[in-house]
Amino acid sequence: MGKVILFAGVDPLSTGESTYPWHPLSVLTVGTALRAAGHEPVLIDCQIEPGWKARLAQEARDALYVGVSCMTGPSIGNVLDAIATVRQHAPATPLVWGGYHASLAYRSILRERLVDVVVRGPGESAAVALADLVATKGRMSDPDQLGRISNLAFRDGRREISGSGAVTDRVIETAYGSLASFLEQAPVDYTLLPVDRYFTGEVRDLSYLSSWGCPHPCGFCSEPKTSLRRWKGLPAKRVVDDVARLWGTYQPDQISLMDPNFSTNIQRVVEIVEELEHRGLCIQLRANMRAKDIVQLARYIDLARLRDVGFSAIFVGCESGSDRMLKRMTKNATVQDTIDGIRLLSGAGIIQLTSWIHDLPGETREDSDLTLALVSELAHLPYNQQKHHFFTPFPGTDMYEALFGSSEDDGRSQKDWARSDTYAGSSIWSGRPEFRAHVRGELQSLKAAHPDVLVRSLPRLAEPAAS
Ligand code: B12
Repeated sequence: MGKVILFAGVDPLSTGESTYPWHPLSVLTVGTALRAAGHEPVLIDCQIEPGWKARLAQEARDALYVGVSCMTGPSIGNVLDAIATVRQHAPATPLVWGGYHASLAYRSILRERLVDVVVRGPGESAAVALADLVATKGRMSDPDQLGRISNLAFRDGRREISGSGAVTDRVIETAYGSLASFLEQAPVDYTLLPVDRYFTGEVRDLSYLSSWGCPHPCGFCSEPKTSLRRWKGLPAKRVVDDVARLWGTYQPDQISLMDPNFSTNIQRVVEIVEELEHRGLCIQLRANMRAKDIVQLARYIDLARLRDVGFSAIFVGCESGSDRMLKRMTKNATVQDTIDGIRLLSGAGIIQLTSWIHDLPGETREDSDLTLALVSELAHLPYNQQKHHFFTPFPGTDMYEALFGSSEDDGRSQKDWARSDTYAGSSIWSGRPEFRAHVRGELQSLKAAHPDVLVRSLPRLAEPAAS
């Protein structure tokens, strides 16, 4: 048994992506499992701790290991700083990298020799097994011992010739358990974090997760490769127990459900609404749903009931107004689904936080015009809000592989991936500058006509050249 440091690197405040910090469910979930197993997790989140480097340097010295977490994008820079801090001040302490980015870019991370071990996908069991290993054996370097733990990738000390002919470190992957032991797990232990420090004068927002994974194959999304298109959800009663407890304990203004796709099981959504009604609760909830699911849900219940139990805003990934593009990105949905779903939410008085991707590979001006016409039309609906992104390829996704081939051996560095932002541009994919300039111009006009609809500043034009 011993201390494990978990560093949360995602910092949407520093990038301007958010005006308030978000609770890092990644390290909270892993920390919950470590504490339940008798270890002592210490969470350090750079969003709320300006002096995090000094604390990390201090705490890392007597830790079993330091675990770092981030997603692809600017927060990789924080994780690289955290790794450098540990290497400098606690060189004997093993380093473990988990989370979305590491799960997909683990080969390049290991070949850069940044950490000892990468945890791929759901990390609770692996985090505990690694802590047990160091606590009992005193190290994290024996390939035989590591090989018995699921969801890992590590170097075994041998070299091999890669697909491109270069000699590289051999990377071993252990069995992949894609489903978290989500249903058996105790509720997330929020006392691991100073929850109130995430609340601002603007909003007291609390993050919560009610399901894991997503069955859909969307080509731009990281989820199919991490969840392997499987899905598990907590039962409705447990979800209502959890949110009711969090609502009472922390008194947030809203609880944001961070599920990859909250509406995967429509029946569960109905049961959650019924359970909230049964208990006479109205809890301000935000969740994401697919437009097609919303249409289906409306066949079972009047969406006014969804609103009345507190669902005030639903995030909908609409992506494009062109069926050709939706098909190309294997979205498994049509533009008509989007229109129907958004109208139903609007009619029920629920905010529709819609998300759009522009300058997709293969997108023509005609496709783009369809999207721009659709967003202009939807902007007239009550409670419509929009977030606009420029397409950015993320590691391991089908669309990345269609553009660059397999990401396994592409030589990208973590510094490259740190410049992968759907708002600020990507050093890997700069897209078509003229195409983006046109879209941006149209969105500027839309923003002028509907200032409250575009909830975030427009995506910047990507200036970096493709590497
Ligand atoms: C919440 C969220 C955010 C929040 C983050 C808040 C925070 N403090 O973490 C905000 C809004 C800031 C955000 C921003 C972005 N996000 Co985001 N986000 C999500 C969301 C909705 C939920 C993530 C979550 O909390 N999941 C629940 C936790 C429990 O899961 P988890 O993090 O995977 O953790 C598990 C394992 O990974 C592992 N693990 C994680 N960390 C560690 C560490 C160790 C040591 C170990 C052992 C294990 C481990 O164990 C955990 C438990 O099983 C997902 C949506 C989705 N899934 O569809 C997208 C998602 C993660 N985001 C995504 C993207 C693309 C982004 C942006 C890059 C978008 C952009 N603008 O360009 C930015 C990057 C921000 C930055 N500064 O770098 C992609 C991920 C792509 C990728 N390859 O990383 C996702 C999957 C959306 C998608 N469908 O594509 N995001």
